[in-house]
Amino acid sequence: MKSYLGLLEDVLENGVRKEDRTGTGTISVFGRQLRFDLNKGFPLLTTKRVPFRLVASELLWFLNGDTNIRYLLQHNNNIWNEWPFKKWVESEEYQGPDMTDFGIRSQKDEKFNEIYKNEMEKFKNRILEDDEFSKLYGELGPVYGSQWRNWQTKDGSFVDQIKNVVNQIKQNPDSRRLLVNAWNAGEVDNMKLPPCHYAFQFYVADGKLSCMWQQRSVDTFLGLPFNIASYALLTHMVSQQCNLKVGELIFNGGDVHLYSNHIEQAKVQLSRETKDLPELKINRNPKSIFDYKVEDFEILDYSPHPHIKAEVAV
Ligand code: THF
Repeated sequence: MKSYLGLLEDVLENGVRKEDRTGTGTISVFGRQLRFDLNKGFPLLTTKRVPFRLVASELLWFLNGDTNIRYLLQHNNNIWNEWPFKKWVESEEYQGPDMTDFGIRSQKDEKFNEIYKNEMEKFKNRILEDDEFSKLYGELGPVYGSQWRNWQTKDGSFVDQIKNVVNQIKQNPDSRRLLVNAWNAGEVDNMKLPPCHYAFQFYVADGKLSCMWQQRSVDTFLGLPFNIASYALLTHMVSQQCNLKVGELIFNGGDVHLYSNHIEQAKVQLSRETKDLPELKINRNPKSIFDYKVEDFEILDYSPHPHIKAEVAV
């Protein structure tokens, strides 16, 4: 997948220094597109191992309309923990050691990192075991799952955008309105994190389903490989449900950046040779788009270069 590496090079070469909300610092470019032909293999990076299992459980979590990290923890998926943890340690109820700026401090101060990891473990266990606690502190607010499945309208009713878009693809494939929108302007302030990938559109031509998504803020090293794999998986699932072949996957990014603590890792990745892309196998044909399980998916012939560790900016 040369185009992802091309984007890394582009950001390294043309990126402008910008401070950001998380205080980490980035280099950033504005407005970029990547295109993947889904018939040429499943777009999972080969220059570092990307944990597909986590991509799949996150996507199923969105599709369930779920916005609580409990489901993710039950699937051993820790990629959303930092945001609810932040809310917990900033709450009145929290009595443990000071966790101010835990994201940055845990990387710079080893002793603090031990204390932080210990508090995070306690937090995760409480989310898993304590119903009340998980309702209060496991919630991310009306993020992706909520907007995809339960967009609330003025009159108080709810729109299931996923159900509607799948039905529309089946009934009216030439439609130019095959769109799902997660950017609910009236609710953005209640979300722990406003959507990064905020809209996607399907397109049917020649019996093939293509998908294009919009992303306002792109964590090129850590997040983007997940986002690409996630929309690729969604496109395969929807095409199976609609009896279509897969077409193209298109990414449109706004602020495309590399965090200052991901630059060395990006260079390591650029020094590696790409390998053949893996294949996705879906082992079952579920009754609806909402009936898939993580075990239904298999990634075949994936032999990437080793994983490269990087810290997520909170
Ligand atoms: N915030 C930031 N700063 N970057 C993001 O990519 C991001 N997301 C989601 C929400 N906020 C974000 C969360 N998605 C990882 C991957 C995806 C994430 C968050 C974290 C991550 O740490 N991946 C590791 C593996 C982790 C593991 O094995 O547990 C990796 O190396 O890929 C983007 O939408």
